[in-house]
Amino acid sequence: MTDRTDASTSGMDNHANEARSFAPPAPFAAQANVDADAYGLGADSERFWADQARAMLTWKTPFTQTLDWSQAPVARWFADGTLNAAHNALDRHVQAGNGDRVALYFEGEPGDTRQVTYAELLTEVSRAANALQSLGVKTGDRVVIYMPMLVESVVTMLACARIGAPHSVVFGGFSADALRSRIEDAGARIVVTADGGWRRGAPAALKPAVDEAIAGLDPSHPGVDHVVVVRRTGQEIGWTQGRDLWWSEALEAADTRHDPVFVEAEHPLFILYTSGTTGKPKGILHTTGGYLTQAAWTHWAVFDLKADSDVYWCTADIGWITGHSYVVYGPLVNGASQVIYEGTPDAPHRGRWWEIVQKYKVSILYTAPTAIRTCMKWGEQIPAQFDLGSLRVLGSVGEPINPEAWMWYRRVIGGGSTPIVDTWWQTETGAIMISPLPGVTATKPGSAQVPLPGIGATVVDDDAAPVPNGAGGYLVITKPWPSMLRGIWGDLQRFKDTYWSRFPGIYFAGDGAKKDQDGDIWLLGRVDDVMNVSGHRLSTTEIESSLVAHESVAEAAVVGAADETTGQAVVAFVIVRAQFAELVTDPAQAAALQEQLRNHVGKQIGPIAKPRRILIVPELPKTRSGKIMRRLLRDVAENRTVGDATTLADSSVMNLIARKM
Ligand code: 6R9
Repeated sequence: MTDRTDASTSGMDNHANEARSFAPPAPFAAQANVDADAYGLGADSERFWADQARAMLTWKTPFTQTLDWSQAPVARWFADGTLNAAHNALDRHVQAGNGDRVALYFEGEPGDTRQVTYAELLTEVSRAANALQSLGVKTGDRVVIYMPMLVESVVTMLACARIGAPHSVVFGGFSADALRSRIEDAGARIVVTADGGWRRGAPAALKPAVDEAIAGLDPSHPGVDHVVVVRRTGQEIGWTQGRDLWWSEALEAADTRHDPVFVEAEHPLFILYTSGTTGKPKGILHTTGGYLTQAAWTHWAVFDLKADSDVYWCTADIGWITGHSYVVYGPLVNGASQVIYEGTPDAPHRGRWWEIVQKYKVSILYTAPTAIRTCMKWGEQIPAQFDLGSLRVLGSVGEPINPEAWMWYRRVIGGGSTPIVDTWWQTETGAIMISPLPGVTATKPGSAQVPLPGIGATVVDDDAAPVPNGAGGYLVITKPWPSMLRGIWGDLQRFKDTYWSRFPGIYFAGDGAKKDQDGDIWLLGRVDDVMNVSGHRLSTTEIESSLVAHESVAEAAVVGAADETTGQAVVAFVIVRAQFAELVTDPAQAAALQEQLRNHVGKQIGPIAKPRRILIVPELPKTRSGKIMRRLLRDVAENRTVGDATTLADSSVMNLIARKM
């Protein structure tokens, strides 16, 4: 960022003009778990987190030390305490008399269902832990999990945690290659998988990718001793005698009781790989005590969880950090009842999610902006067919949510009154960092707003000085936090270089952000998505928001394409709403709409932000976690051969887009 005054005068005007704000309904505020006092308590962050660690978790050995920052940037939280994550998620609820409470309402894509109580989950996790140990898994060994969204997936994660064997979940949509490199990097010798899972009405195989990954392992890897396979789809799969075994047989043979292995607070709980922009994926390492403290507290505070009455549903897959912190650890440590769903939102029909909300009376829903925009595209008549009256808190995560989608979420899904929490965090942060508190904050459409109590986050300029209200810069975290990553697996130097070298001593998140006149934080996308046009800084998010605010646009992605004169030029890719699709098949009509959209952006943000080109496309390239791959769009916009598209959810999308050029 070269000229930070620019940020407040050009590219960010659209957000700056966003003046709507919604105070929590009084009855909601009156019953909320957390009130405004929490911010005062959070000012002494170490004491605050020590209090939460004691309140939210059961310790085998109580800790006496809170934070040891002497080996910064590797933090140690609650280091002399011992605990077990699965014990906190299961045993203590059963011991407290809540064994009959439903932990998981599983909804399979084909419509099969299963309810699992805390007592039943404890039994199954105990069996699985015994089974893994009988296969040779010891405390400290890494276990790779490559599964769809099944009860067994949650069970496997907790079984690993129970024996102190860090898990590394690899998203089921990743290729054999991606799986192989993660097995290698983690040094895992056991893989838990399924024959496949159901996706859009058809079985999607998983086991063949495991076979291929193992066959391709580097000779320096000691080899995978066992593959445990859940039978889900019943499809034909290859079988390696002696190595492969069925989950059901392994568990049947195992004892239903298992003594958890109590570990030190800093014992590794899991490694989760993030798809880095270049080179080898980063294995983000999380440990036990601090991670669980922040996952549990944020889940309770941000979603206002009432464990004995809420039905919670987070739509994330366990392959992502959101699935770790807000499907497995946060909710189960808090004793919540939650829905897990195997399939896609449009199988067998586009109302499936809303049907699930109605069926289970879901009261807290946590999902991603891309899903909300997809539902907008399908039309509000679909959710209107279902009773969504049970919903009382809505959450958003994964990317900036444009005000248009936020308003739609509130009005169509939230009945016009439900608080929305836009939660900013990362795989690296482990848990939510910046978010409104639903009973406290007057929410603004499109802004994550405030660091949570006990969290130090701000926006700084190139010299690490906090920017004044109204200005933009880089998002940083200024104080260590309990669920922070403890490193990149096997690469301490890369950890230091990536996050701690840009601004020595403070954590650089890689996101651009601005503070509005009230000091609230607006996330503006990754720093590498910030464009610079003729010396004016423009945010991709800003222009996308503006485009999506136009009646004809369902989704938009904006990139900065290299330009000889202006440095970068704005190129927009848009998907039009269904009722405009017919219109744009006529070239003259399409040209007229493109011109209209350019002017619309010019009017909303300023002439500098007018896209030089607008391409009307049928789809956008997205990763499997729903993030738009702007890198590929830049290739198209700059007339280059399209680069590596292997992490796309649907690899055919780029052909569709290239044909539009
Ligand atoms: C939890 C998760 C992290 C990146 C992060 C940022 C973007 C996530 C956001 C958001 C704006 C939000 N991001 N939440 N941007 N507003 N509420 O998504 O982790 O997959 O590691 O991605 O996602 O750019 O840096 P992860």
